[in-house]
Amino acid sequence: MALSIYPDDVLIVVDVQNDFLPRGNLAVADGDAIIPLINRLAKKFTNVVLTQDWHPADHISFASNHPGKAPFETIELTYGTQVLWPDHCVWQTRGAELADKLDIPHAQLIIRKGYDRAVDSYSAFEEADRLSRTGLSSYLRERGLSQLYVVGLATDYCVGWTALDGVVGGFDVTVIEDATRGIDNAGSLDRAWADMADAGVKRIASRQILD
Ligand code: VGL
Ligand code: ZN
Repeated sequence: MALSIYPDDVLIVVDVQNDFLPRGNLAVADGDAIIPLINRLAKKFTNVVLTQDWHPADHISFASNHPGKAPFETIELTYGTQVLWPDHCVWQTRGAELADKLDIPHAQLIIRKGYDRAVDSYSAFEEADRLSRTGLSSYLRERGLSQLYVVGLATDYCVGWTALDGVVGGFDVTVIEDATRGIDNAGSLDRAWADMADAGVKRIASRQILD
């Protein structure tokens, strides 16, 4: 029996942007493979929200802004440990644009995040300092949307953190596993799934919705 999608359900499509696709600056393996699936899933939802990683060129998460540091090393910042990334999703560049093949004309909101040079933001709800809010939870509440389905890139960073913060915010959260792909550095993918399971994030396959 297919899982039904209701009018108060919302699909959150995380960071399906050129830089996270093959040949992008922070390519996620097979990141493009999920796009046709996300397009099909989106047709089942009345409500779709997109997120967009959106950094200034001098962003604190870029290894290039820390002399002597290489991508995937970490540094300690006031808000905690920060993984350093290759420059990616620099605002107004081609890499930051949503993937051309994403076909969701009825998407209602694009939440940009990571625009403060001093704070990274994996979660669509709040930045890594755990202080600055994006406004997404107020938006969802005002629209009466309580059941969140999360897909996109990357499973172990922006998808995972968004799902976890969704639960903290009192939402019912499901990740559609085969409509995500992970970066998986230093065990981050297994850790993300374990954290999500502990928090009560549900994990399903797309066929449960599409069959
Ligand atoms: C992401 C690393 C840095 C993501 C964004 O979308 O998962 N990962 N910025
Ligand atoms: Zn980023």
